[in-house]
Amino acid sequence: MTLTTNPKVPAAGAKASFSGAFPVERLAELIPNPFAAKWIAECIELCKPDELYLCNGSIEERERLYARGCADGTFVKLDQKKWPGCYYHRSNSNDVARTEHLTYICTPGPDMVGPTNNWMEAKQGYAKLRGLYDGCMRGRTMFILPFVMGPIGSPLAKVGVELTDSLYVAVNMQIMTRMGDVAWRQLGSDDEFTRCLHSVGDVNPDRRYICHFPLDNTIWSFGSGYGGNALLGKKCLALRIASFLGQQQGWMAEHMLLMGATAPDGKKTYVAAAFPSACGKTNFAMLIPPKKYTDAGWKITTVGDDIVWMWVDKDSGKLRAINPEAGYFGVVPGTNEKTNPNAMVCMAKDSIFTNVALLPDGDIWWEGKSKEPPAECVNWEGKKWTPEIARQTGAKAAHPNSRFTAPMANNPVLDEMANDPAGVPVAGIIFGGRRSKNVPLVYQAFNWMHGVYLGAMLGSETTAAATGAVGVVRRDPMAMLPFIGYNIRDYFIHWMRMRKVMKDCPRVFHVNWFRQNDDGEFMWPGFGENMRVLKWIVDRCHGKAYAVESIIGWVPLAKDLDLDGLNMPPEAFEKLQSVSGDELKSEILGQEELFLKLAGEMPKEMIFQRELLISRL
Ligand code: OXD
Ligand code: MN
Repeated sequence: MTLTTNPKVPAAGAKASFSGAFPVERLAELIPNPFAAKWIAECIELCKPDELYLCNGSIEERERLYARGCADGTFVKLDQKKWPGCYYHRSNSNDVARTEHLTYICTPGPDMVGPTNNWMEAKQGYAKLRGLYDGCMRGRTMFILPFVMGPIGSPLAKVGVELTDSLYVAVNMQIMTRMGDVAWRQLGSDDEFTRCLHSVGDVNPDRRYICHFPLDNTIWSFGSGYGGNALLGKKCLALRIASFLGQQQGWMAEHMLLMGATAPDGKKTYVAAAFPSACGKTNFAMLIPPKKYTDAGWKITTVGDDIVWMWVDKDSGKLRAINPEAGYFGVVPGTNEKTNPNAMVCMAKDSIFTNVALLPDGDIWWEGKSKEPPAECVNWEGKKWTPEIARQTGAKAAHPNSRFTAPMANNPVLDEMANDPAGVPVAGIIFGGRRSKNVPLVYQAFNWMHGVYLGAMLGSETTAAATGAVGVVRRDPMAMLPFIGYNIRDYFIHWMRMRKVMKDCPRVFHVNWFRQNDDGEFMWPGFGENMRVLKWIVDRCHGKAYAVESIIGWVPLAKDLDLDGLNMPPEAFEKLQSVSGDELKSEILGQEELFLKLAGEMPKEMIFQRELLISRL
């Protein structure tokens, strides 16, 4: 893949495109791309909306949509003194998380999607959903959202057009993507855009389908208004469809944050990190270092908190990355001035809050916002909530997966390269999970192949970001299990092959902030103190820090990692880092589940890495 600025994007300054409702007769005139106009016409015929509303992503348009949303009950305007430009939304209580069991990859045959995806035969998928879409927008408005994923002008930036009957989705997509003229300009007269059709339908889980048609660059989502199911630029396009395209075209779409660490000498190192959903990617991406680090001149900046697209730069042979998104869709509970002050600033204005608790005066609250809960509020289910009710029934004020949607421009530590089409060089890749046992704080892979193995074996204890049981270890290769848009065998092979096209590859690490002692207490303070681990990682990327070789990889000893001022004696650190033979055996047995699940699909290099680990043991 060559890196040239996308030639199809003319200089900005052209007249702003139309925004608002329009009669169907004006479709061909208002939609500048003939392929898009034709496809939209087909969708109108199928869904039969009462009204069409073309969005251009402007601030003025967002105001209009919020006013509409407040009038029809989609939004509540929050106290504008406390929360300027912020709105509140409560979803249907059956629709609060991604629904992986209702998410499908639709292709002609099952081999393309492999053992980890739900498969639907493509023609059948279209037929089934066509039946649901037929007339689904009667009495509703179809919002037409042209958007770009990726900095404008980036060789990887991709155009999508989403058609949705959800005003909530329309406004969220304005925050999460680059919307409007930029999309039409990048698209020009091409047919190359992702066709995203979305309807909330009747929000019935029995009629909920999130279908991807990678061979047609198409996404059809029905029956859910939840972010990951409905903001189709995010998980559906930027991960599932993009991972498929990346495999075909030689680049990578990954479920990773991307951050810069500037050292006191001014040298900036970018690292990407894959943690499964709700393991603190947003917190890590916006980390505030301990005072002694900031005093010394360390600075952390955010490029992205959830998704990266990476390619090999032809000239340098090095990996570069962009964040395809323009906003954050972050988990709210637990966020406060201490755990993530930068996220608090991000959401302080022009943001949407979904499924937190609403106070009578237009303020909001969530578990972990403050020690003192409000005396009374309306909770995420729309029910009266008091601390006493919570004690008696266990009811939460905010749903554990309640979210904020905030423009990334709000981020006080936004990296200066976040909008740069050329992206940033990636020096290190970190894999990490939420593991109470068996897995040390940090170690480094011996080499890229071993790193791919560590990523492939990634496991994490489940959280509330997806529906299903909470607290069991789930193998989540590269944190991508729910997002690989094709056969996981080919995905692993793609990762291994990327090594061949890189002259110099990023160093690969594994971290675990969540290890607990026998009393169930966390062994590492986490949050800002993770800077100490990051510093070691950054130094390792430049061949500067020490480590010793162990069975699992390169590990720092207590003297190699800065523990100064932590109140952690070297023995406690060694305990945090040590993995006994029994623990390692139990870990290897735990990985067995993934090998069995993939059965014949596991590439032989992965089996070889496992054999090597067992022989070292
Ligand atoms: C997310 C997720 O919302 O991974 O980012 O579930
Ligand atoms: Mn995510």
